[in-house]
Amino acid sequence: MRLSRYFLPVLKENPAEAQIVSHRYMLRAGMIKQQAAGIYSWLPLGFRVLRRIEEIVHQEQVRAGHIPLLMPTLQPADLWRESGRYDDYGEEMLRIRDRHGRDMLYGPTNEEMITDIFRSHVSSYKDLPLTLYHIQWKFRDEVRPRFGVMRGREFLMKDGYNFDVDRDAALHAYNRHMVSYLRTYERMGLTAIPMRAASGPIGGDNTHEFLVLAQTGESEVFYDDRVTGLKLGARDIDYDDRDQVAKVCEEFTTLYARTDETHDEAVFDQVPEAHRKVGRGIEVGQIFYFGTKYSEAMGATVVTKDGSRVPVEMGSHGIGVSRLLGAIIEASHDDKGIIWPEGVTPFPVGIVNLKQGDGAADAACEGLYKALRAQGLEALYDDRDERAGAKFATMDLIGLPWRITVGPRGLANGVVEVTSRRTGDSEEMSPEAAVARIAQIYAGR
Ligand code: P5A
Repeated sequence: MRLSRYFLPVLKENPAEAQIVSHRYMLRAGMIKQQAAGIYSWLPLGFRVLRRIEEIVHQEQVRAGHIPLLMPTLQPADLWRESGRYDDYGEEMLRIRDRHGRDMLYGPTNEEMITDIFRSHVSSYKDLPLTLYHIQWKFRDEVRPRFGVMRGREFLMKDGYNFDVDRDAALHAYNRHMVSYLRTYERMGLTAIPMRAASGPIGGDNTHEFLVLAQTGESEVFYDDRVTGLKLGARDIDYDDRDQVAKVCEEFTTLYARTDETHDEAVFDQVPEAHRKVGRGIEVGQIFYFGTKYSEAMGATVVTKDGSRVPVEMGSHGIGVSRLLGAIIEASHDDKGIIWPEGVTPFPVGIVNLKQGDGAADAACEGLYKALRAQGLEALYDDRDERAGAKFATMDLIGLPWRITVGPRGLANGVVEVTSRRTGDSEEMSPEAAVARIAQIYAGR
C-alpha cells in the first residue's frame, strides 16, 4: 500500500477523551473513530488489525476441531423467554420492536440461539461431540463504556458453544477451549493467564477468565508470578487426546491465579511471599461449563447409546476480538507509539523514502515494494513528499515491527537500513538482503 493513496488520518494532538494509552494511540494512529458512546467505525488501519486477529482466532478454532457458522446480530425475544434470561438480563440488553410489534433484541451473546439451532437438527449422540462458533458483533448497553474498544457497547466477539453427550466429554471440550485459547493469545504476542472466575449471567459452576496483565486493566488479580513464565510454545497438541489436553490445563491452572471475584486470602497466603503478586488485568476471554442450563430449559435433548433421552451437556467460550486490539497495545507500546507483534501487525514492514523525487531512491523503493509483494508481503510504502522526521514519527506511531529506510546516501554504497521497531536497532544491508530478512521473519505466518 502506498501511503499517498491510503486513508490514514493520524492525529497530531492527544485526544482529550482518551484516558489510557491504547485508546489514545488507536485514535492518533487513525484506527478507529467513535460514532456514539462505545460504538466505533473501524478505519482502514484498525480494520486490518481486526481482520488479522479474527484470522488467528479462526485458525486456532478450526485446529481444535471447532466449526464456524454465522448467526445474526438481531434475535427474537421469544428465544430468551424460553431460557428465562429475557427478564434477567436487565438494562444491558438493547431491546427493539419491529414494525409488526414483535420484540427483538441485539444479541449480547448467543447461548439461546445456538441451542435453538441444535435442537432443530440434532437428536442423537452419534452426532456428538459438536462445537460450533462464530465471530459476530454483540451489543451490551454497558453503564460505563470506556477506554475505547476495551469496554465498548458494540464489540466483536468470538463465541463458541459445545454440545456433548455427558459431563466428561463436556469437560474435555472445556479443556480443549482452554488450550486453543492459550495458543491463540500466544500467537498474538500476549501472555494471557487463565484465572478461576465467577460466571455471572452466563451461568454454570466452572469458569476461567483469561487475563493479560496491565496496570490499566479493569480487574484486580492475585497470582503466583511463576504463572507468567508458562508458555505453550510450539508443542504438538492432539486435541482429541483427553489426557494430553487435560495435562496442559493442569499445568496452566495449578499455580494460584484468581480475580477478585474468587480470590481466597487463606489459599493465597500459602504462595511463597516472593512470588505473591497483586495487580490488574484485562479480560480477553472467558470459558464456561454450565451443563444442561439451556438445553433443559429449551428442550435440546439427545438419545444416548442405551436409548434414553437426555438434555445435551453444554458450555460456551468467548474471546473479546475487538478488545484484543486494546489489550495488545497496552502490553506492547512505548512513548512514540504502538509496537505490533509480528502476528497481528497491519503491515509486515514499512518503507520510508528519505528523498521522494530522487531518481535512485524512488527506484530502490519501488524495487523493494515489488520484491516484498512477490514474497506475499504487503509493505506500507511512505511515498509522501514529507520530511524524514515526520515519516519516522508516523511509522513509530502506527507501530509496524520493521522499517526499511532508503536514502541517496546509503544507496551510493549499495545499502538500505533495516530497523526493528521494538529494539530500535538498525542494520545496513543490500536491498536484496533486506527483502530476504523480512521474508524470513514472516516465513510460515
Ligand atoms: C462466552 C461466549 C460470554 O458472553 N457467551 C458466549 C459467553 N462471555 S463473556 O465473558 O461475557 O464475554 C466474552 C468476552 O467478550 C469480551 N467482552 C467485551 N469486549 C469489549 N467490550 C465489552 N463491553 C465486552 N464485554 C465482554 C471480553 O473479552 C470477554 O471475555
